[in-house]
Amino acid sequence: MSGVNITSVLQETRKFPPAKEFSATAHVKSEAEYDELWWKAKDDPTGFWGSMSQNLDWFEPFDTVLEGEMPNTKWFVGGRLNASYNCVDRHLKTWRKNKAAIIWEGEPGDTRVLTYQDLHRETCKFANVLKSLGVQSGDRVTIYMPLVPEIIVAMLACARIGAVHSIIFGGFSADAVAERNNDAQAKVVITADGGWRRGKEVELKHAVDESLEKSHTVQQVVVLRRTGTPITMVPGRDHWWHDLMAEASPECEPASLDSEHPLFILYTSGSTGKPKGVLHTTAGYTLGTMMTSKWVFDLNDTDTYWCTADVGWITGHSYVCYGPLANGATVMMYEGAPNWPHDGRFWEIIEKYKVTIFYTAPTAIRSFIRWGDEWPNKHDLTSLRLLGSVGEPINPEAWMWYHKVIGGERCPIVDTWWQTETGSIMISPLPGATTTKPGSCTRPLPGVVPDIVTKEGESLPDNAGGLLVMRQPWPSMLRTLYNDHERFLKTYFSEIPGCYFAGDGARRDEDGCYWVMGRVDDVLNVSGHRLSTMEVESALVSHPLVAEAAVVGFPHEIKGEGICCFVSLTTGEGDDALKQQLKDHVRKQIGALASPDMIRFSNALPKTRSGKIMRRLLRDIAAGRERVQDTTTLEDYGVLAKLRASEE
Ligand code: 7RM
Repeated sequence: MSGVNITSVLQETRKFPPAKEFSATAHVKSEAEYDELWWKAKDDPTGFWGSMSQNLDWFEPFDTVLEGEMPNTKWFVGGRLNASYNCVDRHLKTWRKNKAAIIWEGEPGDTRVLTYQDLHRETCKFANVLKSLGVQSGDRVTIYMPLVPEIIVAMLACARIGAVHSIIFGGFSADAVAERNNDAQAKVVITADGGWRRGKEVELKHAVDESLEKSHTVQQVVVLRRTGTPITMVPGRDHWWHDLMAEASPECEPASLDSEHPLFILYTSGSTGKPKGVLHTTAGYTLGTMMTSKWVFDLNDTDTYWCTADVGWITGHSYVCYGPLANGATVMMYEGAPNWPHDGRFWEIIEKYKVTIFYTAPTAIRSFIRWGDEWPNKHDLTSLRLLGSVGEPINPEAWMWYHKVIGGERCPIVDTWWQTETGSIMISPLPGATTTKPGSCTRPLPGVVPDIVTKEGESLPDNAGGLLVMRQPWPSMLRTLYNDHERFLKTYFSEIPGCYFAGDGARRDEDGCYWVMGRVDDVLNVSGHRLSTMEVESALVSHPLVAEAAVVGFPHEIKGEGICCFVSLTTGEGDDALKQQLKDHVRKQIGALASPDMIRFSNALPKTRSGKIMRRLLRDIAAGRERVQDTTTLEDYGVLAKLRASEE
């Protein structure tokens, strides 16, 4: 099939060059500096990454920068190092010893600060705890915890002894925990009695108990006391975190690990039911997250950096934990919901801690817009100097709101495109160098060589929509899918020969900027034109009454596929007149081709726990199918009934 070209209809021409004052002190100060770095990496990747690798502390130097070709690559072959050493120990030899590594606030308002020295002591102690439980290098350890500092301690302790952590987001069910424990053959689970979310307790230990009825490899459970809720402790199996820590020595030599030693597995949902265990390794991942944190977030020692992602997602792994800590940054962490106890909680936190860098997701930004400007306007947000976005394409309307209302028209926005599989940010502005455009993740980072191609792998010209691929390997790419190398090869490398295929559709404009149009599985085919659902959604949310929109195709006798739009409104119920108005609005914004056939109002849309809209499910509903596909990652079951009731 060569008809993969996707017609792009999004017309966005606004440009925002970096401010002189920002560029003056940035790590990368100009477009020319960026170009130089990028071309250096492109022309001599091993020379480039070899020199970048000197930003890590090595126990043994490597012999070869890169061995093999995609998909089977090894980086920094023969080198030995430790990720926890690189995130913590090395800062103790500097003035950063007593610098805050983590500033944490719980949802109920309790607070804690851990300096690098504190983090070192806790990590060493917990590494000894793991050893005392029989955990050895290479063993898998499941972490199922709330967003508390101990989740970072647990990760770094695993890394310290060479154990492979597998974090399961605290919102997942007991069944999801069991399935992942079984796949990873986890030996130990680290959890808490519970965590706080929107004023309610998330009962983690109960879920672990239930999961262990279905997974039999787990021998020991460590339980952090967080909420104090009554739980059952199974003698011989379950241990309190504080009891074990009280006995543990604060000294633990970091294991000297091979560059390619597995660092962690992170399960991510695939198109079939079974989750994929994305595996990352020590040197390449640590280097990738470290360098991209520095380039993209322009981290400095005076920054208070806040990435709002849960550590259970890749964004939390890379940009709450490994990347910023490897840079010796101060990381803000907040346990709870953005709208608890009020819709201004995030802005309150920014003001209170004078946060300078704020990194969040478009789905959150659209919620903030819906909650109203009065919330951010109540707080002094002038400490902010840089904003980031991740997780989905950000629609230009949301971008402009973020720029104006949160950034005070002062802060650059870095729209960062990357994936669980890529480990670190791949395409993004560098805030001191890149001219940004609302809705575009702009240019590839140094060492990243993307292209837009047809199904046959032929490069497409500027502005033609096609498949987003990577033509060269990069250090932080996944090495395999745990226990399923075949699936790894098939999913990412069989589609386009010689390339990594990301699964996204995109176009590159005449300035070399990339515009990601979403997953190719979500593309519409209307009268032979392939259209991006995201672009129709973007047009819909530019209407003042639309809070959020999800667009899918449905079988249509004449057009092949018709356009069905699920729309949630900022206020009111929605009627036929508004339906017509929205159809006209889209037609006016992007043309008759993209004119919706069906508008369905619903006050909620089906989303995964990380906020991505589940279009697969909406396709079933739009087509009137009774039975829908896999719903295990759906956040709120109630929305299904509501969506069915929304019929035209
Ligand atoms: C970091 C993360 C990956 C998928 C990816 C895209 C989408 C993420 C952006 C984006 C447009 C962005 N990892 N995506 N960031 N699309 N612009 N800045 O989200 O593995 O959970 O998801 O998310 O479709 O393939 S992920």
